[in-house]
Amino acid sequence: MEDQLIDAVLELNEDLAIDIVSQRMREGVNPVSIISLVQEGVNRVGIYYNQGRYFIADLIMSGLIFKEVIKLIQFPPEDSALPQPVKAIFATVERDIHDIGKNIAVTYFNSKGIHPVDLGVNVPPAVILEHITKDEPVVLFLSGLITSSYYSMKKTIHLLKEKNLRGNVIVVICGLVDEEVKNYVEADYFVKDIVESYELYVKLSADYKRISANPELLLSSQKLHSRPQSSIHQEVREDA
Ligand code: B12
Repeated sequence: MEDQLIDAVLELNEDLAIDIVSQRMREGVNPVSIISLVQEGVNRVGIYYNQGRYFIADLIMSGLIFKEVIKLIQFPPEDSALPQPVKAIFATVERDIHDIGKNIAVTYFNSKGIHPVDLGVNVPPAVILEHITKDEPVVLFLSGLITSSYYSMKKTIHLLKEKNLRGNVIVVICGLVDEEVKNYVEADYFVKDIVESYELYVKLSADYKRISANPELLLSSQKLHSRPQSSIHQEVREDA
């Protein structure tokens, strides 16, 4: 993928990146595709950093550029908010301070009429658990971009189990994650971008709504599982 915007970010040319993004927004280019190009630019900065061609100051600069250009991005607002959205919690896990992707996700969800509880960065498992109760289903988005964040995700999920809350929470991991990380931390899903995150969230909310409107679905599915689980968790896993 080659593009002027990717190059501007890779060259850490903030003014040029801002000009290109402003121009494309004026032209009505899809904001998600603009974000993908900026993201590709910072990914390449990360690669240069790994190769020793760029230093930590350059990583910082790429993060700042991202933050500036994101201010120019507006997602078209949508009226079709979900009739019964399930509570969504976003957190960058303990040890990790990367929050650009998470913040974009907040903006994107807001534009769709969904307002997640955003717990910020470097969030310890115990703090996340303070926002979860037995009575309310939750879709918990845990974000992490560094390797040591995987252990924090695992710890968070372990604590959910220990406090007997795991059945009521769908855990979705985001950031630099894949199937292997998902299995290691014992999450339910992993996602790689905001649109995918939102679509998954909509599906989970719809599944929950379907079950709460028709509790027999839960009764019939409980017969199929030896391990008792909550409605939202169980139904989604059956669909997956
Ligand atoms: C910018 C940046 C920084 C900035 C972060 C600024 C900030 N406020 O976030 C600064 C300079 C602070 C930084 C610090 C460090 N960084 Co850094 N950083 C990056 C860089 C270049 C870009 C990350 C980024 O913002 N991408 C753009 C966003 C939009 O993409 P994204 O996060 O993937 O988000 C998308 C999806 O994943 C998803 N998503 C992400 N989060 C969420 C959350 C929710 C709720 C949802 C729904 C969706 C979602 O939606 C987004 C849009 O599609 C990456 C390189 C890379 N390849 O990612 C390295 C990178 C992540 N950093 C790295 C490292 C090593 C570090 C440091 C340890 C460096 C150091 N020696 O100090 C520290 C760690 C600090 C810490 N404890 O966390 C490594 C991690 C390697 C590893 N496997 O562990 C990387 C991969 C660079 C590299 N190639 O080596 N970093």
